[in-house]
Amino acid sequence: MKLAAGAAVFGVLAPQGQALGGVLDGLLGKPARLRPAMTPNDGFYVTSYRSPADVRVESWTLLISGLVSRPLTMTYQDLLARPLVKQIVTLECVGNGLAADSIGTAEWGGVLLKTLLDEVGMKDGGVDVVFRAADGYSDSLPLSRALQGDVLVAYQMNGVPLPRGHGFPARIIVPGIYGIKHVQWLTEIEVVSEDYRGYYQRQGWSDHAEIKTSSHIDLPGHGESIKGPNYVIQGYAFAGTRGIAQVEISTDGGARWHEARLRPQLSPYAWRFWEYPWSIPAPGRYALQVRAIDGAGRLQSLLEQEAFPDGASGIHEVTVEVT
Ligand SMILES: Nc1nc2c(c(=O)[nH]1)N[C@H]1C(S)=C(S)[C@@H](COP(=O)(O)O)O[C@H]1N2
Ligand SMILES: [Mo]
Repeated sequence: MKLAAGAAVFGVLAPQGQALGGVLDGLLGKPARLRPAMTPNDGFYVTSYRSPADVRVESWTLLISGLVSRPLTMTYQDLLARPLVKQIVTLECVGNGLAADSIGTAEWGGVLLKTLLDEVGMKDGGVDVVFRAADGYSDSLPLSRALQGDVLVAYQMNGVPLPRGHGFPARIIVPGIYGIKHVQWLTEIEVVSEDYRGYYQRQGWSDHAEIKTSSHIDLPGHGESIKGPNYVIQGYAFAGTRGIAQVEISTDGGARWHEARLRPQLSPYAWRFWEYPWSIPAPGRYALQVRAIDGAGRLQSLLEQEAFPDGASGIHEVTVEVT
């Protein structure tokens, strides 16, 4: 394991996987806590392959070019003049592993990418829409995905202008797709005729980057000692745009599974919280596990897989001591 300079501030995707934030939390230990359903801006995970771009809004422009009928250069004011759309979307880094610390949920506000693409008009032959950024980063979406009415060119995060560390002045937010494609510090949108490979794809990371179904126990924490005979196990599950249909808990290391109670769904694009009131039969050591079933009725992958190249999978387990 290598820790790059600045790792305490900015997580990066190591070529073979894990975001450094997770590594550090593992080293330092972290008290168990229930995360808030809406992540505050100053508690939101930060990932960037370099340091965040420092963009001056007075000189910033957004260029829409390539296979479009009427190329457009927009100022910040031009962007703010378009209809504002707000969506609650969970953002998850492709490097988010079982530690589950590179994930957060915000209400993002901005202009639908579809609105802008309709405005400039598509020429024939478009395959991908490429997003380029002030820090030299780029990624893309298939044109058909970009034209669905759920991709935002966002300029607000939880009601305030995007913080510098989260893409100021504008970024892409695309529900159901890992964070790599949520290009921050956006400067250019280009419609191209090829299947474009972005910064992380050139290093072997997934191009479709569709979010896998996962679930996580926030409470109790791993290795914690708790008091019986009653305890409410809590956590979240997330399946991108597929939604969560069911969450199941095992308190005997996976032999039997019990249905957890789902909290109301925040948005079709967000994580879902759950709780399981556990009646503990006797003091002792227990292995607690969680698994989720998505809105299409599919059980999450039980196969333990690291984040590289297309997102981690496997069952989250915590061991507790009940007194
Ligand atoms: N311009 C730019 N955009 C970027 C990145 C980057 O390094 N540069 N990192 C991506 C990755 S890997 C993730 S997980 C998200 C993280 O967004 P956040 O820092 O707001 O949580 O931004 C994405 N967009
Ligand atoms: Mo990421």
